[in-house]
Amino acid sequence: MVKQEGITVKKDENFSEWYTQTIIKSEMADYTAVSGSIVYRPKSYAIWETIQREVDKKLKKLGVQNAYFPLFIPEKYLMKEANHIEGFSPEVAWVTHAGNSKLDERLAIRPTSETIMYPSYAKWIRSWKDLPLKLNQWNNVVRWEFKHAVPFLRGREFLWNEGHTVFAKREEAEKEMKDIIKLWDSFCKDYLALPSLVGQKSEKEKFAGAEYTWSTEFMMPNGKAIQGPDTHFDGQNFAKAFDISFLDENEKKQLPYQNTWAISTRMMGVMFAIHGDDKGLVLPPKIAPNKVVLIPILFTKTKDKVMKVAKDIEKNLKKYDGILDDREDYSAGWKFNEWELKGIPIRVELGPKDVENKQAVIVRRDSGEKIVVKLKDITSSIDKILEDIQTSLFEKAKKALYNSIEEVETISELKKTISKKKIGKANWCGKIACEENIKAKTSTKSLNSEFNSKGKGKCFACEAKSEYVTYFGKSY
Ligand code: 87F
Repeated sequence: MVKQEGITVKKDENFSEWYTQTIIKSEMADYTAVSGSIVYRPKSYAIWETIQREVDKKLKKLGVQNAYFPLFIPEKYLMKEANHIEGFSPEVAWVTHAGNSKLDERLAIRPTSETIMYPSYAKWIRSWKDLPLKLNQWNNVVRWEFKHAVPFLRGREFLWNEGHTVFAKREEAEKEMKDIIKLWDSFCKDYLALPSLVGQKSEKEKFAGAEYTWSTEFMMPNGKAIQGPDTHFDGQNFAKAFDISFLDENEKKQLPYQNTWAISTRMMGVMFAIHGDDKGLVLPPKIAPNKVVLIPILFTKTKDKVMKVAKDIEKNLKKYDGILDDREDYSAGWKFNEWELKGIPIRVELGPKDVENKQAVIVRRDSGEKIVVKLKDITSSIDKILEDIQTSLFEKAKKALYNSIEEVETISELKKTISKKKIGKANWCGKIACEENIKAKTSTKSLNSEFNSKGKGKCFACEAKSEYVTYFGKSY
């Protein structure tokens, strides 16, 4: 019998070690010979497929179509909107050779696809009748990160979607910004059980190619914030750089307005980190590939009787992609630990006494609570408990997020808040120079600013008038 050890550190004593052990031992991901590039093993890839499927359905309701553009970007295309590439260029990986012969023009491996997509957009968009154009692609991107890689959270290659939409009118593009940020926020809530701070990025932290950027920001258990899915209003910046124009109803040449938006495999890491506990992963039922595991308690004398009932129950567990773990060379206790480590939301235990009493014991992964149910009620109980686990996980994460926010009125208060591994909320001017000063003094960045709040009085960090209510924190 192969003995696999459980997690050997506590989540709140050594978060980063806990995180890596949990991801690796639960078989979600593994390292490879390529530094900063992980394998998404079947268990995490199945989650990614659900994310893709559910997000894709919602995008299609917004009229978005999928397409696929090349992985390679000619250098002169990449450099067309110099503004947006500035600052990113050290992260671009290049193909320079084919075999031993040097290419005439080197090709970038896409870090994002604006510059390979928009020459096609310029060709396809002629008239107002060609708009809106709403394309999305599910693909991989490469960014040669130099910061320490963390599985799912930061690496050199990751999977994402990138939406690139074009509208005749500014208002239409801005309306879509709202639809997309709502989609991101509700998807993270409903499926991943993750609450976020939703708001606008600062001038310093927005995408350089955008007029403005909206983001979702999540709070990790180690007190660092991490950015989730986002959406950028690029105005006419790329239309100008890539010559995208159309004739309006009056045959007048106009420049269109563009948005881009993305969700990536990073969100799986955020979800593992936030919901997991000392025993390992805790997966929200709506995203868990297998929602239930049934473990018959087998003794020589009663084995046949118990297995017969277990097989009957198994038929009812199909809709949960339930697993019947009837391996005989592992003890029940060992199996409990394994499935707990892997985060299966519900364990059903069935022993000889249970069979006699026509019942089973349901054990919740999130709380450890044991619930005895009659066999005839098993699926209705499971349905209810799964729903309850989903909401409890969200509520718990929401409490953690809001408990970690403190209002701050000075830079020294922000420092104090940060030293407690929390996020500061402040009235802020929004200026780039002020943010640089805050960063130098506290090593924090602005996360985002609330949509519906206006800063009161003076900026917490300088003498200027405050404009925004902004969150500041250490971040990934
Ligand atoms: C790294 C290298 C080169 C981010 C990069 O977020 C370029 C870039 O443009 C780069 N890292 N970005 C910003 C991407 C902006 C935008 N693109 C479409 C999105 C959503 C999807």
